[in-house]
Amino acid sequence: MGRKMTGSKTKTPAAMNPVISVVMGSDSDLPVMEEAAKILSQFGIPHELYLTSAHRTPARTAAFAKGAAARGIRVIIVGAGAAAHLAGVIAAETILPVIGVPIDATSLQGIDALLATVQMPGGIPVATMAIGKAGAKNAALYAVRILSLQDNEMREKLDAYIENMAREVERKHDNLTGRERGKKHEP
Ligand code: RP5
Repeated sequence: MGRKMTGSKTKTPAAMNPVISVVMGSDSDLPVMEEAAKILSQFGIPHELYLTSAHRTPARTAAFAKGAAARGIRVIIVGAGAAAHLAGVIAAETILPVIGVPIDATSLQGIDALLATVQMPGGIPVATMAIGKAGAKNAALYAVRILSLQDNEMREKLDAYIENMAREVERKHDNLTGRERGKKHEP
């Protein structure tokens, strides 16, 4: 595992005053949730990793959620697997935007976590991403979009990221078609 977790709040190098919290229900979620942290680092956003469980540590989870806004956190990203109630429970205790990432942790391959995260009752929203690493990556990019509404520098970084992604598709297209053209000329 690339990033050290202590079982309590673990600050990343860029996290002196974290504005995004990347929460997970278990350290077994870290390989997925690191995808979110990578994007946040790429955008230079101070963030923290936080381990707490809706079921195993309910009081800790509530205390975290209640205190997050006062610590300067602006968006909370939450990854959990199985009967994944963590994002919803946190959303119930804060008015900060909560983005849920369902994790494939059981024989149901993340469908359990997806349904538990997305099927929130009216009144308590959780923005639910795709299952797994793509979801974790998109959770971070969604948080970047939220921050960029009031931060021009962040908006410019986001525009550059999107442009770069488009250029990458074009580069891959050129590689692909170049290879095909190469094949046609083979004897
Ligand atoms: C969930 O249960 C966690 O988010 C994790 O995805 C899953 C399994 O946790 P461990 O048994 O690996 O700690 O609460």
